[in-house]
Amino acid sequence: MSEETPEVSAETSLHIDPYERNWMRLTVVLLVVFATAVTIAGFALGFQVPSPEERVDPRTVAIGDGPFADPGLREYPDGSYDLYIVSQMFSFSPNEVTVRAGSEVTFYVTSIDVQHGFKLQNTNVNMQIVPGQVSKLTVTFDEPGTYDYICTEYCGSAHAQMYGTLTVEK
Ligand SMILES: [Cu+2]
Repeated sequence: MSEETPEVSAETSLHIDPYERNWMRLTVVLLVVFATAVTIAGFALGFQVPSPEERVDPRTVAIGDGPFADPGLREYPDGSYDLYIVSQMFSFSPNEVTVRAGSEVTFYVTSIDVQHGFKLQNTNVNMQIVPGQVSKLTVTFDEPGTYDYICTEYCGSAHAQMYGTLTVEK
């Protein structure tokens, strides 16, 4: 007795429901859209993920002879700046900074007590400031103006008074 085994054609075995196929296509399209958005944000718009630059001891980082013992601006011959900021309840040091328009400023921010936040209004600078860590971001300021920086992490009773001002002058 020979029964014919039903032939399984390639088409039958690879059959995908059209409905499912459309969802798969949509998934691929979304992945491409997201990858494109991340690429544009990172390269064309200059978005950066704030990076933990280094580990420090919050008890000693603002004393001794490290840059945070004398926080503030360091200006370089090419016109760029490093800006060291110490956060603590309930202030930033320094809380007034002035730079020239068109200059590139690299922020180094740390905390000597609890967790704070550092947001520079009207820019995409927004970092978590964690004791024991230095958060770093680089920004170029093309537009003259006044930018307030504020603490965005509730850090105690006078949290709302924790702010400073960055002035970009011509
Ligand atoms: Cu704070």
